Formats: sequence, structure tokens, C-alpha cells
Amino acid sequence: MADIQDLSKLEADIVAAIVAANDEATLDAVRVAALGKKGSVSDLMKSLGGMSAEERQTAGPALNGLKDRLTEALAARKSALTEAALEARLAHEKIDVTLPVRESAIEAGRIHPLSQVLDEVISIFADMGFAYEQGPDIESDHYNFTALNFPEAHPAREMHDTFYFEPRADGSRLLLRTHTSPVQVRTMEKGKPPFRFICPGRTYRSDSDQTHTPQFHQIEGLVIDETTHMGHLKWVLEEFLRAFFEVEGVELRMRPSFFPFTEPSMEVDVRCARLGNEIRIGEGDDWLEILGCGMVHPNVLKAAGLDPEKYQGFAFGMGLDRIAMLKYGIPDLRAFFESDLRWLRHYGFSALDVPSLAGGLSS
Ligand code: 2U9
Repeated sequence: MADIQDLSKLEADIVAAIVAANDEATLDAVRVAALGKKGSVSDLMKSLGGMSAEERQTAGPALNGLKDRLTEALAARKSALTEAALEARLAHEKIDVTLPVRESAIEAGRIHPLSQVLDEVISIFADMGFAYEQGPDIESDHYNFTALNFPEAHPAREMHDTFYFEPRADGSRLLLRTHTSPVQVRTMEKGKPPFRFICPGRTYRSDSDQTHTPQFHQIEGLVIDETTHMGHLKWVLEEFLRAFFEVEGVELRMRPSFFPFTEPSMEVDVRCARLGNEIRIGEGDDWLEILGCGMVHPNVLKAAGLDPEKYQGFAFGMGLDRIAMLKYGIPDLRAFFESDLRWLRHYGFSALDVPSLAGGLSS
């Protein structure tokens, strides 16, 4: 057994090493060398077993005392090192509190202009008491054409460039609806007059150029009651266009037209000014075709189960994509469907600005 002087020297050496350790790894190496399984102090502890009872009486407490002091010195050095490391980090790391906060997903995300325009349209018509109806994209020939007074084998059916499915066993063919008008027929069949609703939705025609895509969007509306007349129709359209384009003086011009499902049928133009590529609604000496409308044909009322002697009303239809392009100055329709993030960042809307008549539609 080493004598007391040796122990004092050993303790002094280890303490010196502890004090000299400038990082946690060095400190831990000192700990292992002294108190680890094969450490110098542990070796001495092991030697206690081979001592006489008398020797053990002095060596035991001396070694235990040494071990306790070393453990304490190691812990003290370790906490001093941890604290110093933290101080160094605090002194070195800086946060520039003047930097802008990173945009959250809800701020960075954009609402597609079509969704924005759809919300605007729904909110304007809801304010006038119109309900919102939907129907299937895949339709039968009956709901898409026959019930809407398109005669069998009439060229008007071809005009729509219809996408047909393969014929079924009975020879009939389902199709992708070419307009949202089947929704009106279905809604009239399942309900009772009076009717006052809009039906925006996806529509399909085999057509593709700068102003046509095979899938596009329409918004149609229908009002049926016992005395609904063209004066009501004109008022509704004027109110809608004024609210939608956010200009007080919208002026309408109605031209006679033809649709199988309305009689009389009209095309509606709004007064506008064309300044180069820009179109300004509500001013100038030019006209811009914006929608179609008419009084619902008696055959259509009959096909939907209504008595045309008792009920009458009006319908209108317009291209949602087209009015979105006009309102927000978007030149190419195809971009609507390309999912280009740069385009969406430019033309999109903040999710936090929900359009409402009270809060402003597009502000
Ligand atoms: C029923 C009765 C009548 C819907 C109508 C139009 C006039 C019309 C086109 C405008 C441009 C569609 O987007 S577009 O290609 N639509 O001009 N649509 S009246 O009339 C109906 C619909 C359903 C039962």
C-alpha cells in the first residue's frame, strides 16, 4: 500500500490535471484515468482486499476521502466548463431582432384566381338570395341535351364538341357535361318552385387555343316563379356586373341571340374602353360580350316537370374563366391550368382576404 505521502502526491497530480482540463473530453479522460475501472485510485481501492485489518483501518478512510474529494473536484470543474461554454456561446451567437419574420404557410400560400372569382360570384348572388346547387360532371344525353330542348340530331349538339364515353350495352352514351345547365334540370326535378339559384362548375368541350381549354368553368343561374320577367333578369345582371367589376356605372346592351333552352335569347355586352391591351369596364365607347341569357323555354320547363302555363323565369350563363381574366387582366386562359407557382404568386390571392360584399371583393 502506498503511504500517505504518495497519496497526497497522487491527489495533487490528479487535482492539477482536473484544473488544467479545458474541455469536457479532457476532463472525462482525467476522471477515467483516476476513478475508471482501471484508474489509479480504483487500483488502490482494489488493493484494500489484500491488506491486514489494521492497515485497512487507516488506508480505507484515506482512500474513500481521496475518492470523494476527487469526485467533488471533477463535478465542480465540469460545471465550471459547462458554464464557460454557455457564456462563450452567448457572447458569440447573436439574433438580429430587426430581421423580418419568415412568412407562415398561410401568408405565403396563394388562392387561385378562379377560386377567388368563384367565391366573389357566390357571395354576390348569395346577397341577392340565390342558393348554390351542384350536379355531376358525367351526364346523360338526356340531361345535357334533350331536356334542354336540343332536338335529336340537331347541329347544336355538334356545336358543343362533346366528349363522349364508349356506348353502353343499350347503345346510349354518357358524356362530360358541355355546360352546367343539366344541374338546373335536376334541381327543378327534385324541388318545388319558386327557384332561385346559381350553379357554378366544371364543363368540358373538345376545344383548345388561347381562349379555350378542354375543361373550363361556367356559372349559370336560374329564377323561376309565376311572374318572373325580363325586367327582373336585367336588374339581376346589372347588379351582379356592378358588384363584380366594382364599378358604379355598368351599362348593358342586349342583343338578340339563339339558345335552344331560352326564348327569347340574348347576348349581353357591357360598355368598356380598350386602351391597348387593357380593357376598362364601365367607361368608353366600346362593347364587350360578357354573358348569355334568356327566358326559359316552355319545353325546358315541361321536361323538368313544371307547368309552363303557370311558371316562367329566366336563366343566364357565363364563362367563369373569362370573367376572371377580364377582371384581373390575365391574358392567357391556359395558364389557369398549368400550376406554375410563379404565375400563382403573381395572380393569386391571399388566403386571409376572403371576398365579401361588406369587406370588399378583391381588396
Ligand atoms: C335551364 C334553362 C336555361 C342557361 C343559359 C346561356 C344563356 C349562355 C353561355 C355563355 C358563355 C355559356 O360560358 S358560356 O360558353 N351560356 O349564354 N346559358 S341561358 O340557360 C338555361 C340553363 C338551364 C334548365
